[in-house]
Amino acid sequence: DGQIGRTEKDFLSNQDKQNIHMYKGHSSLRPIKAPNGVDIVQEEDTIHKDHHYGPRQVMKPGELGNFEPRDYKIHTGPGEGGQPIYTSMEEKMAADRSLREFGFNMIASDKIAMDRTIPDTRMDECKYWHYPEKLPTASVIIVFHNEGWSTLVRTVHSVINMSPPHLLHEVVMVDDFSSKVHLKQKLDDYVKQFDGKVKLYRNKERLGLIRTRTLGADYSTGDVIVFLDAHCECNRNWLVPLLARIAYDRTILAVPFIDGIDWDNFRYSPVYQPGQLFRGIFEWGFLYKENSVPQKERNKHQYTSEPYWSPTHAGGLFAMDRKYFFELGAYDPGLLIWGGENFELSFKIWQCGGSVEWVPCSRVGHVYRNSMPYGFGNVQSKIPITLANYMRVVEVWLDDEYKEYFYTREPAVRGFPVSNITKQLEFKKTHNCKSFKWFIENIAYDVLEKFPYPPRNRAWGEIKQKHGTMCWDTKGQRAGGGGYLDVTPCHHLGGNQMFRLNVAGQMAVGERCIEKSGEGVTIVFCPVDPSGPWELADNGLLHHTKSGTCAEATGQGKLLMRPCVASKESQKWEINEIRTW
Ligand code: LR7
Ligand code: MN
Repeated sequence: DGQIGRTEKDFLSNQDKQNIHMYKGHSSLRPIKAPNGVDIVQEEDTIHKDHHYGPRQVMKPGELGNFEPRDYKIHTGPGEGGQPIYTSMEEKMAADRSLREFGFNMIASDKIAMDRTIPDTRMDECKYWHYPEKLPTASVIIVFHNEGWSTLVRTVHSVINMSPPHLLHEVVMVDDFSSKVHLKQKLDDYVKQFDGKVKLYRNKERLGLIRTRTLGADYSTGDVIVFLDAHCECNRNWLVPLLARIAYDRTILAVPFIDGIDWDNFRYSPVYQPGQLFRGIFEWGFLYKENSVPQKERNKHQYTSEPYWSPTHAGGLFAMDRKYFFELGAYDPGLLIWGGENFELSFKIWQCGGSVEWVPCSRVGHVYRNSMPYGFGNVQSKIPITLANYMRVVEVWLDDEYKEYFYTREPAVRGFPVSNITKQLEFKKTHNCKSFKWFIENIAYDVLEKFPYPPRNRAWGEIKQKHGTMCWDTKGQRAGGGGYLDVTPCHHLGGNQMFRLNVAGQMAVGERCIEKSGEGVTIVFCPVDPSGPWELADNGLLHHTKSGTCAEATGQGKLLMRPCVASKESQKWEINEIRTW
């Protein structure tokens, strides 16, 4: 319904791809998408520093500090060096089928070697870092549900190949109740070749990725747990910089830079331009965003390649002290299947004394799917599962004034009963965890720069004709596409017919805003300032004050901005709240 957190995948258009290379000169606040499909909410301020590495030497491949398998450079074949794969016309049908089944083009993936080489996307500086000799060992945990074969197996291979053997304690695979044949006996047999280094566990029911990860951590016996999605490729020396942070301070959650692997051609590309640093934030509906690292944080570091603080992270790929994970109560077991667990763990860590760091010298590629191929099993929920998860996180970790901002952004779930959070609140108390206000003001302060506190809603719900049965409808269009809103028969289900009008005159749908465009009405990226030109008068006229026009429904189902005429029935509207529970 356009409002489902990171299941809303707007993937790169060709224009967006060009924008990525343009964003230095880009001055508008229009979000740009990185190859990971995540909004970057601000252009990068480029900083050039002179780096003095001192007398240190570049380490040789294979040495700790620059680990890479010995024969890594001599591979040839399709996809080597992270090059894209060509899919022929004859293969197109099968490729499309695999796309629907797995979320990416398996015909392309199947052509690529399990141990293909990928480009070294690290900053040059990374080759000069020296890491401690003595480091904790890692259990790499890969949970999966109905994943494609070659992508899953390539993940395991890359972990084995790219990690120093003495630091890789084990690979723990946990099958979240998959039904695909290739994940049965064939996978059992595959795992055997690793002589116990790779362990395979299977759920007896669908638990979802969040609970399955906690189970994986339970099965693990290394000092550190490292979670990876089941479609990743680890880059040179990806593991050591993560472990080094945890060796330094066991309450650090260390996050690698996540490069992009294309879902169609499997091209491996660096997530940001060289020297650019981003970190994880969120808007008030808890859609995950990435923001240029604020100067205040940059100033703490001498080198661009140093790990830095981040309010949160995308969720899938990170390393953490195993015991610390359980001291924190692991993931909240009340979270269902998918979504919000990244915020739960990040808020818990920050507010209760730990920290989240992004580590530029650790690089792992992740295949961003073009769509989510799986459903959420038998879990019943009257509101979207991700929203139910966000609500738990909000009710546990946000202070009252901050909860209000979330419910302003997602008014339809206000009052929905969250499942029992007594234990979580108890934990917060006994561990003397700090307030969300402290977190926002001291750590996540850039959230406010990009997403100021939203004014209260004046009205929300469907925008319905006072004397008719038609409603405003976005038809699922995206911001910036230039398409117009129409009026369609009211379905009372919310979704594309769910709007919010705040007391400062901003009209929004989900995280996006509604604006007049020519004679019509369109979806735009919201300005930072959460105010706008809309006014709902008592007589039902919906004014666009800036242009002095009013919204009018035509007999042909169009929504037009016309001179205001108080006697016209086609200009009379009411905004009715919609709940699905
Ligand atoms: O029911 C399930 N059971 C599972 O075991 C659903 C999924 N899974 C597995 C799945 O096979 C995969 O290995 O869990 C892993 C993550 O699922 P994906 O790859 O379908 O999700 P995603 O990449 O869209 O999800 C991102 O958000 C999730 C929210 O819960 C998790 O945090 C994912 O780990 C996270 N992925 C990343 O952070 C990778 C990078 C970027 C993004 C976005
Ligand atoms: Mn994934």
